[in-house]
Amino acid sequence: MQSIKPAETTPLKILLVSPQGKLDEDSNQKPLFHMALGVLTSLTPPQHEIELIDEHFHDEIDYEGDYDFIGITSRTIEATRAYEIADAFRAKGKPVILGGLHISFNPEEAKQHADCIVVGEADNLWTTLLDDVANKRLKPEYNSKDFPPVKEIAPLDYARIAKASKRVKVDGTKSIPIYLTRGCPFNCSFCVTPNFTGKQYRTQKPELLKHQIEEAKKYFFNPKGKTSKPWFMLTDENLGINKKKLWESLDLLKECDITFSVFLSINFLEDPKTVRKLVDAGCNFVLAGLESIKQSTLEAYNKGHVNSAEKYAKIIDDCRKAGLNIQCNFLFNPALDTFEDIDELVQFVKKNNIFMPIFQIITPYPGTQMYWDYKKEGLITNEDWEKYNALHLVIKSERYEPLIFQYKVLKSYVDVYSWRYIVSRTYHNPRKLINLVTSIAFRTHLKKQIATFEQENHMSPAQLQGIK
Ligand code: B12
Ligand code: SF4
Repeated sequence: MQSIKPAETTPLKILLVSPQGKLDEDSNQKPLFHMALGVLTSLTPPQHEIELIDEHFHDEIDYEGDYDFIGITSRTIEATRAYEIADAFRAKGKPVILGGLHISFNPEEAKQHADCIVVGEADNLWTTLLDDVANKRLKPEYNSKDFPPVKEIAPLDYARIAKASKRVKVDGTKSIPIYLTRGCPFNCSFCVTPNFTGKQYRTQKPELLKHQIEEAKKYFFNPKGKTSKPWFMLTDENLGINKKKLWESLDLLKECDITFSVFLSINFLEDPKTVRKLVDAGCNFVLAGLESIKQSTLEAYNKGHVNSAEKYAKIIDDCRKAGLNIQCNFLFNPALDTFEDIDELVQFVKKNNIFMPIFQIITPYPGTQMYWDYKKEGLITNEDWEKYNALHLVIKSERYEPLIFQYKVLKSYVDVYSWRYIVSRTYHNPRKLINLVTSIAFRTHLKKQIATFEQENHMSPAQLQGIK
């Protein structure tokens, strides 16, 4: 863990920005702050002043601010906007530092918009970088490979984050981010994790958990709001990897009187004791990547050893009976999924009353094995990063026209949020209010998406033939 150095360098005024891609729609699942910026804020020596701007909450950027430097994080969907902000600050002579997943895998592209780029995890290089800024010797690039590896993840300093952030206290309808682990040892071909944080599965000291939750409640939770308990989003990539640690963490969370959501592989939920512990600790839902109901497709994604499609229905039903909702993520790939397969999946989602289903068109994000394979074979048709929101087809397809495929997925997505299935889902699942409220939010959002799609693409009846 990086220890915070005492005040020894000139105090800096730092702006840290979380940009919002133009096609990154507002969602009620967004956490109160971006984890990367929360981590950097927590690791910053106390003499420096930090301001956090989050465009997902429509915070305004002050391009005239007297900042010593501007740090911008970026995932692929936000890269274009990150560059736009960077260019605007640089035009005013302000130094910009770019970091995050997209930057780490596209360093040459990013360098054109920055005075300095950070490649990889910044935990163990951040204070060196700050010293270098203060001493006017900032380098054009800092790479985590040149620093000690991050072996343990540092706790978040919620007091410091609250001071830097523009967010006010919220009730349990908005999520406060927290994490206990980083990484996941699996190797799914569409996921960035194996090539970024995944190789080493890092944890936090369990005794730090309760203190962070108390602090987070103190600075971010308003108990007089609509809910009596705060909602924490555990942003761990896959919390279930170490069952002993998972159970230990769940026992601690149980004492904290909170609700929380978490990302877990579905196979970990085969174990009734894990499910019981999740429910008892206050888990309101688990997000699991089911990806496909065809085992051959899971094999093609190198996820066949993690997920067993034939077990999905039983696991979901057992969890439901135990009082746990599972939010399921599904991927659609024109090379692997025909329209008939998509229809079959829609039936599966309806029949099993899946909680808050998420449909995504397969997207080869830079940093994934899939990106490198597709790139080598010349299969990527679009590198407009704005379109990497998982609702656009950015790869070549022998089988379907890109627009037709996108439309089919969108139509199917809207279909699983039709009123009939919202009612059925709400009736059958535990925590009825969350089922109803989230379903209505998804429905409204998707209806808007499809209306825009139809308007922008003027689809002819011939093109629409065969799309239900
Ligand atoms: C939690 C999570 C979410 C949450 C919260 C997201 C949020 N805004 O915080 C939710 C559920 C909302 C979400 C949504 C989405 N997500 Co998500 N998510 C994650 C997950 C599991 C963990 C992210 C996290 O908290 N990491 C911990 C922080 C500390 O790590 P970090 O961001 O990498 O930061 C470190 C370094 O990168 C660096 N750094 C980062 N920024 C900066 C900036 C500066 C200046 C510096 C110096 C350093 C630096 O320092 C940090 C500390 O070491 C990751 C998996 C992963 N491997 O990252 C996927 C992941 C980031 N998500 C992904 C995707 C695709 C999405 C969606 C587009 C999905 C969709 N279609 O809706 C949306 C996009 C929403 C958005 N704008 O973020 C992809 C991104 C791929 C890519 N190349 O961009 C990932 C990698 C998963 C995957 N499929 O591989 N996500
Ligand atoms: S199990 Fe999840 S987090 Fe782990 S590599 Fe696969 S998709 Fe990524």
